[in-house]
Amino acid sequence: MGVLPFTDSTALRDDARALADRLAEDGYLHVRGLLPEPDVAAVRDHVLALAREAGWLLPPDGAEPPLANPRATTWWPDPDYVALHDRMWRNRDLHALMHTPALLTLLGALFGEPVLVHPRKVLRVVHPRCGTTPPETGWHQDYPGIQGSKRALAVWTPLAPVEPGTGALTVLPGSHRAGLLPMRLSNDAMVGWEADTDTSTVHTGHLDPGDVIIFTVFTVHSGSANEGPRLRLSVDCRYQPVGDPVCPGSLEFDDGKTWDDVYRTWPNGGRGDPLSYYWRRLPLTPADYDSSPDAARDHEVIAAAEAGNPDARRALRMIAVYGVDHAITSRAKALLRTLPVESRSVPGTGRTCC
Ligand SMILES: O=C(O)CCC(=O)C(=O)O
Repeated sequence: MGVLPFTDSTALRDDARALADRLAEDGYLHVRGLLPEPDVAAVRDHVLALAREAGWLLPPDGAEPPLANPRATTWWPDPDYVALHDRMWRNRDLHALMHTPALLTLLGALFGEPVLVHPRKVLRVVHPRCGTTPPETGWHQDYPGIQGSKRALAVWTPLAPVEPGTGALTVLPGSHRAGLLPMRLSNDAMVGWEADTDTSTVHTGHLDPGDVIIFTVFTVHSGSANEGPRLRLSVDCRYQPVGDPVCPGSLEFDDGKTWDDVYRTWPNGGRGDPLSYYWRRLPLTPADYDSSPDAARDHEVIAAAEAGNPDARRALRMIAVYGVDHAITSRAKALLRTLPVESRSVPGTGRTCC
């Protein structure tokens, strides 16, 4: 695998035409220092304060950012992880960060149209990798999970410095030009599926707080393993031209949570806040989410598992935990008890996990 540094587009920051050309060519842009460091620090401090309260960090010893407590490693769907992550995520500063004027100006120039910021920002708090942690995202495109606008862009930004060995984002340059790619079963991907494509040349590198990676919804990308001693902290968010179709799942929750619950924790309960319910004041074009590819993949997992294919294990586990179709979920649970266990190597550690 050829690992090359990100192509730095910082110097093109004010040249919309050059940025658009680079994005069309590479499928991503790396712009340094676009988000104000103090704003990033406010979010990081909030996340780390809650992490400390939960015992996820070692006692302070001067290390900055602080070291993770290896005995506290946890992840979805552990209810304690889910509850703490939710408290971290609700933070108003986190949401405001992804509305930074300089970022919206750049995206508006790329779209040539007013920008819709998807309200469902994503906070990633990843403990250092160990034998029990799940794999990283694996190679994927965002479009199948988001749908709606084909022109949407993702912005990924670290809350603390990050390297390829500590969880930096990794992209496949130019991969967006192939359009929507087929998927293959993979125990090395968090959801059990990966884009079926050539991964021989990847771009990644050191990223500092304030730096952003902007990429299209067809650009193949992956989180990389956090083999460092700290929590890997990042935020990502999707943006699109306001006139393009958008699926409700990019705007509203599907897990019982409400935006009122979120705003209750904001100053003045979010009343009069330009960041609360801002999308409901926009003339949006709703799009239906097509769930038939998800259902087809679930059936493919079951068929692969019934045929004894160990590559189906991770995807089977995801159906068992998160599946919505009771019959498929029960079948997945039964198959998990019989499928041969495939061990997965943990890169760089010489250890294996299942
Ligand atoms: O941060 C990561 O590990 C993966 C990010 C990602 O997949 C995304 O932003 O779409």
